Amino acid sequence: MDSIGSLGLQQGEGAPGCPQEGLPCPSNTSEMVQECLQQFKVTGAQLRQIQTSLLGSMEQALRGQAGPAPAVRMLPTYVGSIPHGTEQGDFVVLELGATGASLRVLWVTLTGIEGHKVEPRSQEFVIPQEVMLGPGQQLFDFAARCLSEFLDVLPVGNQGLQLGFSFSFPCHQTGLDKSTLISWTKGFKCSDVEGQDVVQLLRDAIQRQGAYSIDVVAVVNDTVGTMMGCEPGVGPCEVGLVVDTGTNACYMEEARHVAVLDEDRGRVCISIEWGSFSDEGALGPVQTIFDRTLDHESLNPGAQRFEKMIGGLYLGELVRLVLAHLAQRGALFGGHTSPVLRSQGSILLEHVAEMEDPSAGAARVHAVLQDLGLNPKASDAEWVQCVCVAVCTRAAQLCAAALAAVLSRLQHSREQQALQIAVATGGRVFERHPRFLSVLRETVMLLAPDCNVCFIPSVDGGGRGVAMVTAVAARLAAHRRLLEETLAPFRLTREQLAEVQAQMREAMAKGLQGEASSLRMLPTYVRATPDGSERGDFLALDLGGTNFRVLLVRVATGGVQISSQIYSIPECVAQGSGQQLFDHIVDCIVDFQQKQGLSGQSLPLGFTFSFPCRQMGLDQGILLNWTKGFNASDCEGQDVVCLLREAIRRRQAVELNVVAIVNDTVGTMMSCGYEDPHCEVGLIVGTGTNACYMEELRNVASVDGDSGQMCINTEWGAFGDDGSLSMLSTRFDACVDQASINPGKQRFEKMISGMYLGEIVRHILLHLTSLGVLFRGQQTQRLQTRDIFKTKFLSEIESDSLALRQVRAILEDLGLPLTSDDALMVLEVCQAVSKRAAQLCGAGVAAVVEKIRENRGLEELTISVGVDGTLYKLHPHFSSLVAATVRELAPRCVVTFLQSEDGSGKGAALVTAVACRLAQRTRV
Ligand code: 0WK
Ligand code: BGC
Ligand code: BGC
Repeated sequence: MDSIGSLGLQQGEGAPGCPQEGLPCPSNTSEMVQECLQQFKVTGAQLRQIQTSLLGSMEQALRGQAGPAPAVRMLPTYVGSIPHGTEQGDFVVLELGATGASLRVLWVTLTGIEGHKVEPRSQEFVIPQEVMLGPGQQLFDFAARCLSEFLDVLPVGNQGLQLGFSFSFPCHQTGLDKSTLISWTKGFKCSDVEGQDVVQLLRDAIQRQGAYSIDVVAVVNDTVGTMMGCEPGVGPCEVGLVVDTGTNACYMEEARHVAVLDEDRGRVCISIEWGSFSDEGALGPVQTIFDRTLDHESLNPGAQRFEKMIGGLYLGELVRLVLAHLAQRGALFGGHTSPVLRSQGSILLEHVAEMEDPSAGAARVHAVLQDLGLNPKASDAEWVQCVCVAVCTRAAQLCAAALAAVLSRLQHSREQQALQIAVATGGRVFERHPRFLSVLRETVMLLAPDCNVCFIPSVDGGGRGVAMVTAVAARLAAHRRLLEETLAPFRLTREQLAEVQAQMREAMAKGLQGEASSLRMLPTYVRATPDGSERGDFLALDLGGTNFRVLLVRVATGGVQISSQIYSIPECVAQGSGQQLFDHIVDCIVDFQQKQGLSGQSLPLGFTFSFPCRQMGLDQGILLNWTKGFNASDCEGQDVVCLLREAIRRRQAVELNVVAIVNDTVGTMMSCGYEDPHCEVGLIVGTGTNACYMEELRNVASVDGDSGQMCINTEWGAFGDDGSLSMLSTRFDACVDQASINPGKQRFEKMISGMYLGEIVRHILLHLTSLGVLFRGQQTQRLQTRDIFKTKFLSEIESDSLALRQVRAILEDLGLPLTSDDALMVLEVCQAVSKRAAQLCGAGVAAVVEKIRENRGLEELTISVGVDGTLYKLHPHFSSLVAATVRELAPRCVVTFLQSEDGSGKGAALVTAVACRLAQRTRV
């Protein structure tokens, strides 16, 4: 494409009177003017190079790669969704920077009804030069005063107002209402603002003004306001293009392509800030001496080079520099310059627009030049018009090259060759320049032939768009407040946790003394942890966790070998008759023995029975009550060892010697104690939760003897069943408890363990959906289904890597229509629920280890805790949160958490081995 000709514009088309090449004119004038005009001619190749280079910079910036700073910034705007059109409410919009030395305040009413529009009220305020170049505080105070002046005439009374701040300068945004100014552009150069959060500066100024309670809920770049203001019926517009005093564009990019964002789905609006495009290779060849002079004399030399060739603040200046140049060389105005021609910024956008307008005719141009104090000859007026056309045509072509780069980027990111796109345009260059849009459109068609672009002029300079974003921000802010209110009871303070610890200590002491307490502190008749001398083959059963396991445990010199088999306990068996349950257990044992070739052998058996049992001996345990979804009849109050032996008897031909019944906490402590003699506490955080520890016998009122120790099963799952936890219990805990098969029971467990956390989260999500905070308020059948939100989802959702992706995948599997904001909120709900669980568990462990330390009158206690349970093992943060809480609440205890590898079956076998060894010794 060379010279205007190749734009299909016929010679002389554009502005009448622009001399045709080769027309007889006073040679030097015409040559001199032509030589100037020639400089503003941009070839097709040059435009394509600008397009390619700008696209390259855009993609480099999106990748966030190190290396030479990309020529364009590609700033995420935190505007993710195109307005639904349902946004409604009254919003104040403050526009600063879009239109140069003026700011505008608008009152925008969004009806939320398609096609029903209320005309915004607005007022423009001229910003004095000294305010644009003075201290930042002065500028923001000026803005706050204009706000008040505008509101003074409106019947706002003292209602709280929500404001959207359209701030048209390059900013690093870290949220819809948090934005740091990178650098001023367009004639602004206030001090103490660059690097500051401009929302805070405005809030402070409004505070100082103190006239109205205005909440600044969103800051928006003018391109975004322009794009968002696009009439829903027409759009959606996915590109916002502004050419006013400055120029810039924004567009909707796939979030996964924006490296700085941890987002993989949906789109996010990116403000390109193409004004700073300055790739010498692409821009150098089209830059004229006039551009360099303008840049050199500007407020920000070297910066915004691209903008200075397109923006309305500069077009007049470029024309002035060319006219002054031609006048100085005698080619125009008889070689006379004038104060206007000599003074910077004296030819404004309006002047150029008027003179450039083909319908203006030489007379009008003549009049404009006279108003500028010039005394033009007829030919001067024509030449001046040609200069205006040349400067503006180039501006439109360069803008088109930039827009074509954006279209190419959209083709790439959407893997679409043919692109149908609506571009919202805003700014006075579009409004005032008759030909700017047509040249832009024609050039785009040449540079991006596969794109069908529809240009939509923004109706009110983007004010409505800013109000839309503000409405979205207000909605999100309101949702965030509701989310915080909902989750606040889950955010436990150190004082509250210390109170739980103290309450638990008190309940432990009472339980040990046999006084009324929600902690039953059950003696287990395990008096010692293994000493490594145990030997032999043992059968072990492990009932009460996620899986029922039968194990063969061989304890030999070289260590412990285990072979085991997992069997399921169907819900109908767990909640059927006790006889059926124990017959099922024996069936599994027989099946295991057959598989292990143990049939007919009567090996000593250790029975891990993970439910509260009052034991009178190692092989006697009265089931106090079922927990964790078990509810087999005729078992509570029974000795479960007897129930097992009866089932064995019912199954003739099976010989089993049940030696010990242990709780899974005890099995876990023993199993870990086999490796680490410091292990004197057992902790389970799985389907249920509980802890045991080695207590001084002298403190155990229900067991004779004052010396030595005995392992106590605290059954802390029931902590708070006496109401002592009510201050922490939330409405969601109450929902879960009431829906459980043992309402009022196991309150501590129901705040901590795997069987319940998913349900707590589900109830919170239902609540937030009912408030309209989540899933657009749409309650779905799926989410109303009990146990549909598995606790394992929390572990998956909170995994550090891919967090939001996991959330989305899981929630979509649940058939929940979610937005990216929803995903973030669900993640926060999960984090709050699991953190509370871990902290409460940590408070419990702190109570136990402090008890042991005080038992032994130690300044400092070093101890290990054997742990098992799916939640503790699989949740990415649970274990570290427990450890952190213990360090906080029991600073004089050095606690090591040992994850049990072989489960408590091994521990049951070791308890059996110890029992057999002790029995052996008494027999000899
Ligand atoms: C594995 C132990 C078992 C215990 C279970 C608890 O071997 O005794 O009951 O951990 O974790 P859950 O399976 O309930 O997650
Ligand atoms: C600013 C942009 C703004 C553009 C149009 C440029 O100077 O850097 O943020 O969008 O002007 O107003
Ligand atoms: C039971 C405890 C068991 C814990 C962990 C609780 O429901 O009452 O006996 O240790 O779950 O499995």
